[in-house]
Amino acid sequence: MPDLSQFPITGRWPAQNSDAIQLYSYPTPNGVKVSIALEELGLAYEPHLVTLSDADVKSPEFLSLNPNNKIPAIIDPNGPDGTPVELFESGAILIYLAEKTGKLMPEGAAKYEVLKWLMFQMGGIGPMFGQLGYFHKFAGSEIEDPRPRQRYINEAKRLLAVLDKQMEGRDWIAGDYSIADIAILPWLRGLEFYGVKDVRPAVQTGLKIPSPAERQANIDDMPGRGNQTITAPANRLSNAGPLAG
Ligand SMILES: N[C@@H](CCC(=O)N[C@@H](CS)C(=O)NCC(=O)O)C(=O)O
Repeated sequence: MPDLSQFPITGRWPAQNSDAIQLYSYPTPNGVKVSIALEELGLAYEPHLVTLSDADVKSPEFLSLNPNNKIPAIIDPNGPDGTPVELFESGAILIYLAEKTGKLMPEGAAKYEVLKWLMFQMGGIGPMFGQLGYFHKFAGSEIEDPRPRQRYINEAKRLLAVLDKQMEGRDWIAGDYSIADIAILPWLRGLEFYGVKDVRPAVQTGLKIPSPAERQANIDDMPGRGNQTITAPANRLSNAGPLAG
């Protein structure tokens, strides 16, 4: 059994099974990317709930793992060189897990298609939707200047249009089901929270069909298996609410 006591974070969030990947996370879009990938890959992992409060993410123990004070982060006790590996940034974690298992990311030229769309999420959808959420939902009424909110609405709409175009005639964003889909999905599902108030009725209804039991059966048949890989096509969500313009 690897000894994880060298990692200060284990003092605050102790490892029960030090042979399993230690996941420090919270169920936000960035957080669930990693838990979805771990579930899809069937890797043994131990989740630790790290809230977004300063008491957690800015604690010395958490900062020792991620100096950028953000979830998600992991420790893999069984890293590539036989020693533990620490990782933060959800995109880096997804690439690491895909390379560790040889799954959810192809080899050769197709790998770079996946990486392109993964980076599109990491550099575009994530930060822009995050800012939209801040200006539209959290700080909206306190900031009188309409320009920041409008800027992020425009940018979110533009990004969704890019996604729509890429998804034309495809089931997955880049070739087969991959870490790029896993990275994008939680942000599309989170659109309502991140500013889309008036989702089109057909979308509201469609997101609930099939019923959970039937949906689970469908998902089990999907490439890559999975229990949380529900698709939310961008081309339906992009016409919704304040993003519709
Ligand atoms: N680029 C980072 C972003 C992570 C991120 O923004 N995490 C947020 C929650 S979704 C967080 O931990 N916020 C706490 C804080 O900023 O204090 C990633 O993809 O891992």
